[in-house]
Amino acid sequence: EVLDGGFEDFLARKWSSEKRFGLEGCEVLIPALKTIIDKSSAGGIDSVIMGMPHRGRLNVLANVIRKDLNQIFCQFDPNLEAADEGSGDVKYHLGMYHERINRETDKNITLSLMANPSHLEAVDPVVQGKTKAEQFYRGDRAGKKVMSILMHGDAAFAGQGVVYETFHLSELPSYTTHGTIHVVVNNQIGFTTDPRVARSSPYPTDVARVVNAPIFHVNADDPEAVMYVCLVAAEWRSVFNKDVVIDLVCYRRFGHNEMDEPIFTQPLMYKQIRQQEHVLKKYSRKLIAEGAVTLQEFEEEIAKYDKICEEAYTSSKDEKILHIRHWLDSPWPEFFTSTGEPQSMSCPPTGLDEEVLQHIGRTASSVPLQDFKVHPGLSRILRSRADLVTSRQLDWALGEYMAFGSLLKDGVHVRLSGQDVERGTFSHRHHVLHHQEVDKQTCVPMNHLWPNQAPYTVCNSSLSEYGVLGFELGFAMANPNALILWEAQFGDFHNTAQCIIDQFISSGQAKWVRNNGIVLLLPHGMEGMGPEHSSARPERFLQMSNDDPDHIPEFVGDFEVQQLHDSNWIMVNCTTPANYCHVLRRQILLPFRKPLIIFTPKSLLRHPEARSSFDDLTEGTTFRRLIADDGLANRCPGDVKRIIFCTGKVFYDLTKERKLHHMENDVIIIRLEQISPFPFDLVRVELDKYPNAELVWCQEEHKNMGYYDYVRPRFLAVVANRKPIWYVGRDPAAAPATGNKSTHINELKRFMETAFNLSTFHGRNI
Ligand SMILES: Cc1ncc(C[n+]2csc(CCOP(=O)(O)OP(=O)(O)O)c2C)c(N)n1
Ligand SMILES: *[C@@H]1O[C@H](CO)[C@@H](O)[C@H](O)[C@H]1NC(C)=O
Ligand SMILES: *[C@@H]1O[C@H](CO)[C@@H](O)[C@H](O)[C@H]1NC(C)=O
Ligand SMILES: *[C@@H]1O[C@H](CO)[C@@H](O)[C@H](O)[C@H]1NC(C)=O
Ligand SMILES: *[C@@H]1O[C@H](CO)[C@@H](O)[C@H](O)[C@H]1NC(C)=O
Ligand SMILES: *[C@@H]1O[C@H](CO)[C@@H](O)[C@H](O)[C@H]1NC(C)=O
Ligand SMILES: [Mg+2]
Repeated sequence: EVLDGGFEDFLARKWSSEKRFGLEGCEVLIPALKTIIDKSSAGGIDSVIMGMPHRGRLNVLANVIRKDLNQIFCQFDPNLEAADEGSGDVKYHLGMYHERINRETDKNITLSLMANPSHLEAVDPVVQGKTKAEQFYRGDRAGKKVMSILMHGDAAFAGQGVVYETFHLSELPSYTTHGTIHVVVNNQIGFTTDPRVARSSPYPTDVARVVNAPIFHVNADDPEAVMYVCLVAAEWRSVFNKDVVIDLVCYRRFGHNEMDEPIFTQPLMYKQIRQQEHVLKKYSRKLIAEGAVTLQEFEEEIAKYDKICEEAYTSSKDEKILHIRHWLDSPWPEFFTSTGEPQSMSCPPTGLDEEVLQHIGRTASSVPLQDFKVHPGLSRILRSRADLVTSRQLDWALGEYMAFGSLLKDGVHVRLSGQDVERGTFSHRHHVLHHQEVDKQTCVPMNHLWPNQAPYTVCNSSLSEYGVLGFELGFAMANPNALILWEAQFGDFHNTAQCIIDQFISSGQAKWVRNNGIVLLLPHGMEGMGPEHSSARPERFLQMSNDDPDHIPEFVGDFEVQQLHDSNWIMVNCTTPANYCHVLRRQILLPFRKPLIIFTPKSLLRHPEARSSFDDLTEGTTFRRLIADDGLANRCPGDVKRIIFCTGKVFYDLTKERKLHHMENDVIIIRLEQISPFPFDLVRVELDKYPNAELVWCQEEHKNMGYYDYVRPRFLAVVANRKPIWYVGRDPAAAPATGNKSTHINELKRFMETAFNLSTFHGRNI
């Protein structure tokens, strides 16, 4: 193959056997992006956030974002050691952040390319969320300063549903980024698959018609037409602030990657492609014929670029270590030290001043606006909230209020997004009050707490999980000092967003060295509602936790904080509103950010025993990773026969049952509130207290679900395999819950009996 100079050619010459997903056949993408950026910069944009797939990514990094070439080249060196924590990622996935002068406009512009997984289009909502956040924190209400550009492949754009979800966010008030420019590299093939069998619409871009976005189909071999279209698109975006699509109709000169032979599957197409003259040659011939440039000038330009590449190549040989940290799409310079470490390894106390609690409590139970008519039913709810506050008590909704309100007071932005979160799926939250006589008149009491408080955003999302969770994840990337929460309507539904959870949330830091503090609220609990609406699948999250099941970490210093620091994420299931409040506050007070998964209650929202006193939240109190049993049995701990460890709502069933059997002296019930990372240190203390007791893990989920597989080896590690840990709970099953209410009740009854039958396991071996 005759190669004709330029970046891709250079890579091909130096690393002929490396995958790079070259841009050959759509080289025009580079000047196209530059044109869009120049025009947007002239229109006032000073920050562009981009998302793109594999095709041409290195080229975009080098020639649009202008990442140092030697930084790109040294990534091709397999022997280079990474200087940073984490397992890293392949070179065409890393992100990038770069501030530079725009030569056209002489203005500074920040360009960032988001890191992304292989999963095509998954990054789309993430880019949108990050863009929205930057707009929000800069007060750019109309998208005049910050914008996003999304690039797509033709097959992925048509095939991936998340594209559609992302388009449907584009005009929603709390999700709009005021216009995205989409650029599709339409090479008329996806790996080995023809458009004829890859989509049912005439154009790959037809999905954009759902929002009536203008779509420009343009011949990528006609650079002037492409530049013209890019100018129009950028102008459209800046005038109308709506999405616009550029369909670059092109071809893919080689295989899917450089190792791939396309002629096996597309013989006729590739015969044609081989006869295509390189666009650079075609266009330069035209320019030379027109007298716009001379042949000599053209050849000098080619040689000049080649020299730049050669020099960078030579200096890349001197790089001794690879700094993944140089590839951050969202640096948080004030949050970390200059080497990227947390500022400290401790967490300030999360307790709150009595006066703050009272003040938030009063606001939460009032209507801060004059002449604002709320529904009488809601007035009743607010009154009973006020009664709780007077008696210094908290229910779940108030616990949440205390967490959000106190963070807002400290200048931390709080954003809660998800389906119907404003009221709350279970009608317990009521963060937005609706005027009963004036349409669209609403009041958000949380925004009336203090004059200098940070803003509170609460927004009902579209009926999407994948798109919306991705969006909130992106939002959380912009600013470490913000609490960003996504709530699933029921925990079950998180699995339509599984890709965001697997590819970004659980592994993002390991791959891309970037913390993220997003919080997932997943309503969970076996309450007889059938196979769906029961389980948020805690076992899936636990299986992806990176703490070693067989090894108890030795830490000098603060065990809790060290362990959190080394974890990929945190999983809690709080049984009290106070603990829920503490864990949300801890999330922001920690000197680093980790995703937090909270299994949240449904019936417990109103459970009279699932209340806390203000005393559990005042100064000096903290999040309790484990709640010990301080009942009767502690008088003679040596006589305790059984310790039941559990987590979540089943605790209330267990205490009720124990009372029934009058077994307060024999059985201890301990709650794990933080399940992962496993509180080895606290569990050990408890086990040492009751040397003669047998150990039981009790859960309401089926045996192959829930927490059992996760906690079992960890308990055994604590007791050094000297004792078994017995299982009490539902039998293994295929579906997470039965659809038969009476079966549900019988199951519960049966395992409650087992939990308090002291002869069940007695004397049995493991
Ligand atoms: C969600 C997802 N499914 C499958 C793949 C595997 N895959 C990688 S590239 C590709 C073809 C992409 O075609 P297109 O979107 O047209 O981009 P092109 O490579 O042609 O630029 C496929 C199927 C993937 N990366 N992500
Ligand atoms: C661009 O930013 C740099 C520092 O980041 C600053 O020194 C320079 O003055 C800025 N230039 C313009 C034109 O704003
Ligand atoms: C959001 O959803 C809640 C239900 O949780 C509903 O009461 C409220 O009216 C919705 N708000 C808007 C602005 O649609
Ligand atoms: C915790 O998990 C249990 C199931 O073990 C579930 O019923 C409960 O709703 C979860 N959350 C809380 C806050 O208890
Ligand atoms: C539900 O289960 C009970 C016993 O657990 C059984 O008698 C009943 O027939 C079941 N109902 C249905 C509809 O399956
Ligand atoms: C307790 O367990 C033993 C052993 O499994 C069993 O024989 C006995 O019937 C159980 N007792 C009750 C009250 O269920
Ligand atoms: Mg394609």
